[in-house]
Amino acid sequence: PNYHHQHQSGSTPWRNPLRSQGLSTRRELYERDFPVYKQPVEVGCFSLDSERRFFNDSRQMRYYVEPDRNPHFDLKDGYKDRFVKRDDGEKEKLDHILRWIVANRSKLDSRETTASVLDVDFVTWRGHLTKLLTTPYETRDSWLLAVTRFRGTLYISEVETEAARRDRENRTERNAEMMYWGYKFEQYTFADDIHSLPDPSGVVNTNEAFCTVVQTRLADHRLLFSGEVDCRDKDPAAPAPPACYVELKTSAEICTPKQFKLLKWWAQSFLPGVPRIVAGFRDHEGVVVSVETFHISKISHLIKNEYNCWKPTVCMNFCSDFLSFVKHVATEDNPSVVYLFSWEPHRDVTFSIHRDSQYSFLPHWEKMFERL
Ligand code: 0WD
Ligand code: CA
Repeated sequence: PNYHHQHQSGSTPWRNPLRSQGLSTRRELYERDFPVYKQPVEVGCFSLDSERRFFNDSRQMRYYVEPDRNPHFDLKDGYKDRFVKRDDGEKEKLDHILRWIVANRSKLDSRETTASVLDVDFVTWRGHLTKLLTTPYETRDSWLLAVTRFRGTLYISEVETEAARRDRENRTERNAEMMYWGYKFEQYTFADDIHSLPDPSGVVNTNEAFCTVVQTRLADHRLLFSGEVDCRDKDPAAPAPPACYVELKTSAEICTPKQFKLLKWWAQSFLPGVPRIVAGFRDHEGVVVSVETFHISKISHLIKNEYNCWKPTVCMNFCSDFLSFVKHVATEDNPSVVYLFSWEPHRDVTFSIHRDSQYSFLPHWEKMFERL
């Protein structure tokens, strides 16, 4: 069947009667005009310190210091003796974002002045939206997203899949060290304040994070999400956040990383409106030997001429249709009900419903609101 045609005649992939229970992830269904995606606006930020404690401020902000074009950053340095690793078995769900919401209730426009109603349709992590954007092109990793409707707002929180848990628990020493490399590159590239230089002799602690909170709209979905930001332009005259933010990456491929990696880079930074990525290219010994800046607005042009390339419009339209699907399915407004959406490569997105289960992830909201 010509799905594209069906689409233009007004049906969406999940209203297709043949797929009443699921949402298709086939790329060709999403090749239509780019949906409205409003310029993301930063509505706040928060910090997580070296012990993963939450602060409603920007104390963990770091400042970008442009590296030499041909540096020699040894990413292996400190792995054994100056590395404090966050316990990634500890699932934080949406807790930090919820803390931020509770602390900033007055800033968030409310439709009603008395009721505790947020003026957004979805609350989630940026990383979860990145996964949705890349889904039509993903061939390896599956995902599980838990959704709860509470006071009209849909909260989306990831659930670790069995495969991801196995990967995490059986990570090889080499893989564990390579994960450290990314954080070490950051340490060579940012400083604690605008007047100082990077300090690679310090400890790398992955508990620390600075997160932006942005509001935007995708088609008719009003979104509030948070994402970790690596650093900002240290020029005080730089444009306001998120335009002054810089995302740092490391990669083995010299010059231009592979298509799918570029898709992930693009999706992650496009969502919160971070305009540039600084990539450090490493040799086999884990030494960064060159650095290059990628502008988000130019990334999709870089790969356009490659065979069978990913398209931003497919990513955004799929995400938008998934959010419509969620709105349609997750109708019961109840903090103890979870709609669990699940997807595996080459399959449709399906869902199941769980009451008072292990999947419940919203804390006792009434108590949280009353504390204000
Ligand atoms: O529990 C979970 N399932 C998740 C927790 C999934 C995704 C994120 N998180 C937490 C992270 O601990 C972090 O504090 O949320 C925060 C970041 O959220 P995000 O910005 O939405 O996540 P994402 O875009 O996937 O990652 C951004 C950065 C990563 O940068 P790179 O350049 O590697 O993409 O956040 C870091 C990492 O530096 N990060 C993490 N740090 C500690 N533990 C984790 C993690 N599990 N995941 C990403
Ligand atoms: Ca990064």
